[in-house]
Amino acid sequence: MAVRNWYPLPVAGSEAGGRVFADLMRLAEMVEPGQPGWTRRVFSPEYLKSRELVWELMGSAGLEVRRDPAGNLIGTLQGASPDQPALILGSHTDTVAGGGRFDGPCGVMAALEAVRRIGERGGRPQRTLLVVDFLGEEPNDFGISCVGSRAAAGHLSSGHLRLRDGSGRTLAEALAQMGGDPDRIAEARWPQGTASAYLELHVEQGTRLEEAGRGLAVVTAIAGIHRAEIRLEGRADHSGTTPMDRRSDALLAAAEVSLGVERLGRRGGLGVATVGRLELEPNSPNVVAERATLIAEYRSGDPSWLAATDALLQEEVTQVPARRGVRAQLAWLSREGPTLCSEELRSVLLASAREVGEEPLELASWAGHDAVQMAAICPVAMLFVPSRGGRSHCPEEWTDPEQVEVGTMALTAAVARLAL
Ligand code: HGY
Ligand code: MN
Ligand code: MN
Repeated sequence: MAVRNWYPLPVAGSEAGGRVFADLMRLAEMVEPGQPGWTRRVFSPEYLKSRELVWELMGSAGLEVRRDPAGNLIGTLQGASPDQPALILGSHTDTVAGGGRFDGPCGVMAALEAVRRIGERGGRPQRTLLVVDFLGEEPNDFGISCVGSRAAAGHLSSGHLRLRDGSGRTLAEALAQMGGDPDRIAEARWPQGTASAYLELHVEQGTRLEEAGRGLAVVTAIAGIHRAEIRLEGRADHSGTTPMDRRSDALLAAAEVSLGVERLGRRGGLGVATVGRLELEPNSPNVVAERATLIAEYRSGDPSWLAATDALLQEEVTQVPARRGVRAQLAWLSREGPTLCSEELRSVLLASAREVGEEPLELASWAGHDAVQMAAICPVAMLFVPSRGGRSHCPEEWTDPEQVEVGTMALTAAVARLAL
């Protein structure tokens, strides 16, 4: 594979080197008022507004921009051989509540910059290049993550579109409010063979690069994630007049289930388990909790660990409520198995990292990504850049401009290898 070291290696701070970071910081300003950190949740007005900026940045980079029925923003740089399957780059720009500025946007802006540099070098790449800002990668109030990439993979079902949030709004309605068209969701699916590969640059969201003093990692595999909603129905009672032995307290049952989930994560083997969301009704200080709804999630690179955890969680959700006179219901929200990154693409990313002077680590990802969904339609691979202190999903999330630039150069080198 002839590789011409044709592109200038801009250093961070130079016009080209500084563009990515400048774009990142511009996007970071578009946050939900009154929310901690750099919050820009999918379906929020600020997220909708931020898509205008992403659209503008894609357009000013010379891409033809469109929004697909799933609300994904897709920038296209036509190749000289349009009949060849396209190379897709992307990530997401929505955040978790209280999130940071880099989880997702770093990948979208680096992808945009890589294609911009390819375009600026003159001539056309052989392959058509697509830069995608996938809608709604983070879990949302409808209980599912990766909405846009799920649609691209043909995995966003009519059942998903009927899911409702706390206000009763359906996912279909929310998508329409984001400029999507749920009635045409099938058109968002990328037919097999239209994509040659999907590359995603992402912040590591862990400490392994920082501890190793490295600037880049090539991802080997992405952990599988199982998520379940558990509803616990007790009985609302007066907190003063109801004797302790006559209560059906949904909150205490939820507390026991949550500690049980922690035990599942700590039982050894290759996994982690979390309860990060708990809603109570009536949520009053002087009422024994009638209803508790929690979302449990667990992750592993080992499918058998995930399957075993499914069974243990179901046991937990049966035993605890029985002890507490509380009724329980478990509903699976999503169950994705581990995703292997393409060996061939990993070697392209390894060579590209070395081309820009980095000796990369090879790491598994415990975070989920749009690449998981894209793996259904083409080979995928990911590059990680460091996260300061390993922090992510919090305002402290940070990656240095120079580190973003090194990742962008490596991504550009990989695009050059795969598309020129
Ligand atoms: O949950 C995750 O791993 C990703 O940030 N959505
Ligand atoms: Mn995230
Ligand atoms: Mn992410």
